[in-house]
Amino acid sequence: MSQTLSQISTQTGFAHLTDLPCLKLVCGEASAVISLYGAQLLSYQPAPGRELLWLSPKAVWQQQQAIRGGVPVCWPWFGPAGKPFNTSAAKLPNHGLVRNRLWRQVQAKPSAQHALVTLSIDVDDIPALHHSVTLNLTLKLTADTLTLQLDCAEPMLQQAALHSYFAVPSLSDTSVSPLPGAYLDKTLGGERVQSTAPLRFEREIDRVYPEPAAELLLQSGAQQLNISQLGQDATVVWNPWRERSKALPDLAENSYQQFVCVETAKLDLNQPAALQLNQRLTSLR
Ligand code: TA6
Repeated sequence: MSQTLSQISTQTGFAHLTDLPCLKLVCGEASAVISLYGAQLLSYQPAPGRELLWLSPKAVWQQQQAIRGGVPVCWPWFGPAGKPFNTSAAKLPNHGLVRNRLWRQVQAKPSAQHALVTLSIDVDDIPALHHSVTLNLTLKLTADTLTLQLDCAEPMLQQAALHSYFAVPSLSDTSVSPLPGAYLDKTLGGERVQSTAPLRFEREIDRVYPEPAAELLLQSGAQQLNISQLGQDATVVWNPWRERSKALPDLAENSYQQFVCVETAKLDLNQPAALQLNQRLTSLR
């Protein structure tokens, strides 16, 4: 059996994001770049030049902004902070507290078969919680797949999402399947919609699909990506389309044509529980 060589190295800056502290993982032909700011995966190339993730050319990381693109980590709430996190109508950031903070590297292991990195963050300002909680993100790159695993051992009320922005060569020829027949439509204020019509990206899409499949196929033009999920109770699909994009200063006018978000999420807030959320990406073509 031939040996696959892996490497992990530090790098400063990625694309136009100057000074950003990052780690680069390489395994055989595959490579990935993750930022310590937000523990945000910024690039995944299963082969040189074949980028599967999308990063906004207008993304910024200075001034405490969350980076638009790659795989943002949403935690401990998803979307606007509602109950139990926000009981006093305070102004709390969308998608939680960890997208715009520096994480620390706790593990970096290159081996013959994979490159593995774990980043951690201690968060001591979760509203209504009076102690610090640790969140870990582990990234494992093999020659064929990339796996993101988000863990929090604390049994607490928590939501999380791996908010992946996937680059699509052709938005009008993009599909995600299989998706359940019922979803909550955030463009209709969270209304429950029952529909068997295939999802088309022809207007703003912001849908929460409860009871999602463990394996999804994202197809766009000739590109096919398998998305495997574990620990999720929802899959969120988002594309802002034209009008919504105008309200987002870190999106260029036509950028919405270049990505769809397919997000592995755990949204249930009924029971305090530890978190284990996993998204694995395998490029098929
Ligand atoms: O996951 C979809 C969503 O929650 C949308 O409602 C949209 O607002 C998007 O995420 C981006 O949020 P952000 O805070 O990154 O601008």
